[in-house]
Amino acid sequence: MKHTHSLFASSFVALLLGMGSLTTPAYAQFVKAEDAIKYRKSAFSLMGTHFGRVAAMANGRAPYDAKAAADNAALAETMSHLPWVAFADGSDKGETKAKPEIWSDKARFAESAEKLQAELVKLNLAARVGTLEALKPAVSSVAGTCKNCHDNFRQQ
Ligand code: ASC
Repeated sequence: MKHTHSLFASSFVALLLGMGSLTTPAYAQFVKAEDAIKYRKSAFSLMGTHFGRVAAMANGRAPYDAKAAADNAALAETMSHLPWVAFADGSDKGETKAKPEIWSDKARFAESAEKLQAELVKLNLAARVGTLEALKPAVSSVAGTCKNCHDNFRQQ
């Protein structure tokens, strides 16, 4: 009987938690706005580092290494899924270059985020071809996508 009761109680708690995740805004995943800012900056920083290593090969600043290109492209692609949830409501103020347009034009920002993710999937495919010739145009597309989003959504 006691067991049945505690089972009921834990189901009830789980239900409440489930409801909470439906009704609380995304920023609840971060305790404070500055945590969200730190998180998204970290994700962008790692994405930039790993993409930068691929770009260096494509631009002749580093020797071409097919495995390193594929490994770094995969890491950049993984990172590309992370920052977006951290543009939480209320995290527009603080140590951030994020423009207000991120929150006032969420649809366009989301479109840019999806575009980047798609371009990084293409970069991964290109990196796995195993030639510098395949890598170059994909790197160029990703860099253009980074720049476009920075122009629209990041302060100088
Ligand atoms: C990079 C990087 C960016 C973009 C951008 C392209 O390697 O870290 O933010 O490319 O410079 O213009």
